[in-house]
Amino acid sequence: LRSADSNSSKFDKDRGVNVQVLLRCRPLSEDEIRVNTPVVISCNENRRDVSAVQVIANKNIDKTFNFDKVFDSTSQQSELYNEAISPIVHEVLEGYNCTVFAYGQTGTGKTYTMEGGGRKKNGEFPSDAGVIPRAVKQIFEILEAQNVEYNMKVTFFELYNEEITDLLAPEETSKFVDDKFKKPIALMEDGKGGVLVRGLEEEIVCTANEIYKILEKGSAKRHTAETLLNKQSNRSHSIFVITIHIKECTLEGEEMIKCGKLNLVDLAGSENISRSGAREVRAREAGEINKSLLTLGRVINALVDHSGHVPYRDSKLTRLLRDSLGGKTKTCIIATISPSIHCVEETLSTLDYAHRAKNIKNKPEINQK
Ligand code: ADP
Ligand code: ZZD
Repeated sequence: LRSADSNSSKFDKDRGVNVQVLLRCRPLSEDEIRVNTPVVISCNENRRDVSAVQVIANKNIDKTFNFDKVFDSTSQQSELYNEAISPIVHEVLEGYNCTVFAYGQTGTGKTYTMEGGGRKKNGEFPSDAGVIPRAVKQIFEILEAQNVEYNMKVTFFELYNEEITDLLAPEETSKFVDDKFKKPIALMEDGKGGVLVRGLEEEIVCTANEIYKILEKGSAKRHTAETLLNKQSNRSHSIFVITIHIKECTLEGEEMIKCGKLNLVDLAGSENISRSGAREVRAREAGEINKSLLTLGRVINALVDHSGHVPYRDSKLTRLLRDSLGGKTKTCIIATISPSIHCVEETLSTLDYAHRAKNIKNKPEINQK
């Protein structure tokens, strides 16, 4: 007979919730259609798998990968949101911390998925709005329908070459206008397993419209920063965080505060991590190594291989995402790919990376006081 104790500790080790990994394939662009670009990807949404065909030495090599959900090139923004993200928003409102991040080669639809296209025309909600505006809309709809007191704040920032730019800071304090007025931005452990960015503007918001104004401000600022600092946008990680405190009364009349946090992350293009030695040396010489993306890969490998030391502290991104990778946050990765034959090598590397990440386990906990 095994003692209950040894049993539960054995259990504890295995217990946990896997990181959810979704795959989305974008459609061919009009240009790609015009030049008859061959498609090498087939998605089966029901079987939840994706196959890529590669021709090597006149032979067709077929590789198939399974995911938690698969969205083919006909999938609409509303479908992806309703099927994959809406349940996550409900969990945030129950008091969980949740993270959604988009991973993939530049041009495969990370920003389209996370932000979407289109400004609001005549006040209407755009049908191609992405995860961020839809999550904002849903959070307010749910909270308004419940009879609860709540407050909400958002931060929006960018990580480029290990430097943080606050996309919500007023112009005069932003780094690229005047260094002297720069607020010191620093990462700090929050004592609960997470990391805070100190010195960021936090906007308290009361309506969905206020958030849309903030998003507008943030994306305008991002464009200015890119132009002024000659940034390559595919090298930056963009992070939008919504924190919600909800006050509820229990049946016994006791007051209870639930706190949920939603991190929405649009990662730098995955082609920015060099995999071959020669390419890495060249990239390093050009100062182009994306330390954060490289470290993210190493953290994922260490977690899934259980190979001891997990190098969270080696980059800002992995410090920020520490609780999302093996911690108490619920995490969903959206891997994005192109159907084109010209991308097949990068696509296979994205599929492989995303498939490995399915093995990461987290131990979600509700934040309640
Ligand atoms: P990334 O952020 O990965 O670099 P983008 O989001 O900028 O890629 O997408 C590249 C282009 O493809 C954009 O013009 C975008 O509108 C289009 N696109 C991406 N995904 C889709 C999709 N699922 N449906 C329609 N168009 C898409
Ligand atoms: N993808 C667009 C922004 C861009 O790259 O500029 S779409 C959504 C999330 C975060 C920031 C911006 C947006 C976006 C938007 C577009 C134009 C002006 C402001 C904000 C958006 C899209 C649909 C609904 C709300 C906001």
